[in-house]
Parts: sequence; structure tokens; C-alpha cells
Amino acid sequence: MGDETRRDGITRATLFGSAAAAAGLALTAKMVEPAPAAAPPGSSGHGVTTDHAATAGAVDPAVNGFDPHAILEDFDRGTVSRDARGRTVREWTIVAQDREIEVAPGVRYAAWTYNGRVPGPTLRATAGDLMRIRFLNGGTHVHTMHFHGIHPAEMDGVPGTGPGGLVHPGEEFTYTFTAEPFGLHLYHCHSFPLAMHIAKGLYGAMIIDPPGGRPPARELVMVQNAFDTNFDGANEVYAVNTVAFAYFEKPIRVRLGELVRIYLVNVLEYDPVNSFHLHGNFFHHFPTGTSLTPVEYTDTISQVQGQRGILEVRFPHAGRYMFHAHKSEFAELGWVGLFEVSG
Ligand SMILES: [Cu+2]
Repeated sequence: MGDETRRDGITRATLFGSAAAAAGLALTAKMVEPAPAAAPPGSSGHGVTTDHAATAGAVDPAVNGFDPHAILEDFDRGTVSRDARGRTVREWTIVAQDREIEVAPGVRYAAWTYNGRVPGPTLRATAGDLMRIRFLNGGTHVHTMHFHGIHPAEMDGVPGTGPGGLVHPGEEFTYTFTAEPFGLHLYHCHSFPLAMHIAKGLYGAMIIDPPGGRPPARELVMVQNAFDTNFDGANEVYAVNTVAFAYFEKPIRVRLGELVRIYLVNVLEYDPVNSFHLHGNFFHHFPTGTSLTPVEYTDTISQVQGQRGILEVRFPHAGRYMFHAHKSEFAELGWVGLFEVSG
């Protein structure tokens, strides 16, 4: 039985009114009553509310303690020092925490977070730097940090690879490796059951800049994610950077003609493919960001879970331009935003 069939039996409630409806989009969501019995251990058992009034408007960043608009441009370069060889050393402290977040107006989700936010901090280094990430498990389940990149097995954060592969609540482990290769990567928990540990919110982007960097640009991080708010193994809310419709309610402002660089990471769980489509424009696509030469000039790309790419675009015309998953269902359930281009 496929997802669509399975979801047909679920109550469909019109949700997400306000700006989206004003724009002429027919936005509906598949929402059901909370199902505490199906909630995984450690969750607070909160499902979603179907209270229409409660879902109007926008999510207040103060409620979550993080703002999707701030996450777009929040690059964490760590605490910087130099080792005896003169090499740049970057150090971070990441804490896993259970935390309830609001993923759409009135829709709460019992998340597992890195440093209290979903996605976790965007870690940024330059190729060749030594990265040292001290991970403390302040949650209620066994977690890890598994980084994409090139590193020794004992730093892989997967069960069976040593103490870093199984960090119990109250314990810690420091992952140390050289930043390589340059490109756009990601990190996520690799405890089992894996799908649950990712879906609950334990992931983030990791940017390794090439030596010398990339051309100056307005840089934006977008982590494509979704939330299974009723624990039925399918998602009800889709987004980039967690909060459905955040960039639709409040468009991302960019300047006419400026180079805009989007770091796009797909961590979507439970659906096989995600996509990105831009209206009224084309972008250059650098898959995984591991080359400085784009492979494609297009307006749409697709990515499976774990795939990521850098998109570079300039807007030659002022106005509002939509971007969204070119999977209409995902867009209608929150994965849609706007660029507001002005001179
Ligand atoms: Cu985990």
C-alpha cells in the first residue's frame, strides 16, 4: 500500500490560510488527531491540532527559539585557533536535546535537536582545516553525529565504529577530522532506527569552502525537511529549514543583479525524492559543490535523501519569484517560498 493510498483515509483539513490563500494557492493538509499510542518513546505524545483558528498566521520565532530567516544566513565557523603546525583548528560544541517545536502555525512536533534547533547549526570550515566537534548527548535516547566527508572509520559516528558510534544520554564524544573534500555536505544522527532519528530533526548542513573560497555572493542555506506529525510513517508538513511557508509568509529579500548562492541539502525522510524549482529564472547547479564548474543551467533539480547541491543565480528583473518543490503535494503542505527582488 503506497503513501497516497494510506493517506486517503486520513481526515483532510484545510490549513495554512492567510498569505498562501491570498496568493491563490489551494493549501490543504492531511492532519489527524494526536495518536499518543503510536508516539515513539521519548516524544511528548503531541500530535497536531486541527483547530483552524490556531493555524492561521505565522510561527513566532520566539516560540521555537530559532528563526528560519536567521538560519538562512547563520554560518557557524566554530572557535578558531592554530595547531603547532600552523593549521587552522575549528572547534564546536553540539548538544543533542529533546525539544518541542512548532513546524507550522499551531502544529507542534516533539523534535530531537542539535543545539535546540532544526536543522542544527550550519558548520563551516575551509578544506584542510582540522575540525573538532565535541558532541554531548543531553537527550533521552542514544545519538551520534555522522558526517559526510572523508575521515577515519572511528570518526564516522555509526554503531560499531567505537565510542563515537554510540553516545548514550549524559555521555559525550569528540569527533576530529580534516575538512575534506571541499563542497556542501551534511551531518546527521546515525543511531537506529535510523529513519526515526533523522525524521525527528537530528541533521544539519556542513560547508567546506575551497581554498581561496568562492566568488562573493549573498549566501543562503536551505535544508529540505518534513515532519511526520502523527507518527504514521508519512509526512504531513514539508519545508525548507523546518517552518512550513516561512519564506512565503515573509519573502527572502534579494538585490537586483546580485549573485545569490543557495546551499541546498535534502534530508527528507519517508519520501524518496525532493526537488527545487525556481520561477522566472535559471540557475547554475554545482552538485555536492565539489567542483567550481557548474554541470547544469536549469530551473529545476531533484535530489534523493543525502544529496545536496549549490545553486547560483542572479535576478535580472524585480518582483516576487516563487521557489518550491516541483512535487505539488510537498509545495501545498509547506515547501514553498518567495524571493522578493528589488533594486
Ligand atoms: Cu539519534
